[in-house]
Amino acid sequence: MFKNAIVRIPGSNFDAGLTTVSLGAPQFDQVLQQHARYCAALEECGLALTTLEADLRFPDSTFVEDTAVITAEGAILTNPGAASRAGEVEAIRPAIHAFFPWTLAIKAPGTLDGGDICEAGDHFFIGLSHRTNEEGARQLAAHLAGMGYTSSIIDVRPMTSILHLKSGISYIGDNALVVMEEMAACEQFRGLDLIHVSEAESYGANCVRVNDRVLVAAGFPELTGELRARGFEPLVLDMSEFQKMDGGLSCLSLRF
Ligand code: CIR
Repeated sequence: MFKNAIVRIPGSNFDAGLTTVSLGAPQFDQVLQQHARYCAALEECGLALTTLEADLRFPDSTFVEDTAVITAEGAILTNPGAASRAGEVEAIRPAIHAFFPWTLAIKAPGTLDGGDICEAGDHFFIGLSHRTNEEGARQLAAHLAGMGYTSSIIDVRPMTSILHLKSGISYIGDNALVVMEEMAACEQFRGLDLIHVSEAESYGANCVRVNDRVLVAAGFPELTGELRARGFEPLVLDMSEFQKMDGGLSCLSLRF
């Protein structure tokens, strides 16, 4: 069960952040509305929110997930792979230290974005991406091993349609992994109960189990229906403006 989440309000320069997609510019009033609805959804799931102010130094800083990996055993601060985002860790450090006085860290030359890390019970999948390098993955695996977790590496660099590992997969508990079609054949997912996401609904693969609910992006009826059919309770949220900046549901919070 999660009790807390850290979120950061998007800044008015949100549209100056990094993106690889061509879906147009985000509309700031809608960005704020969608973010407010997301925060309310986390509260509906029973979480107490720490809401950080917008930080105009870092246009991508609302995507707080990339700054830390938080497990039941402790927090690991990351070293984000995009130069424009590196300072986000110092900015969020006090908020994380309020809950975790002692933190581990990924250090240069290692780089790692939290979006590349998928917890699946006592095992973690670590994505190698254009943000997370081998050295970052190695350091994280060592920290996780020290906490009693196993991990394995999945190279997502050849997959041009996703930014991070978790853009393509989400572990939603009960041994179930939501997985985009392009990754469904991955050996490492053997033994998991795979919930396939069709290519047309690919963006929906980034969903988030929060206590009794699963947050799912709006517009993906196949996936939402499948989750319902399996007894999960989807909480559907409009994410259009975050999708324009390569962001998904998991990126907008640190949950613990
Ligand atoms: C970036 O490119 O870093 C941001 N525009 C999006 C980050 C999304 N984060 C995530 O998937 N964990």
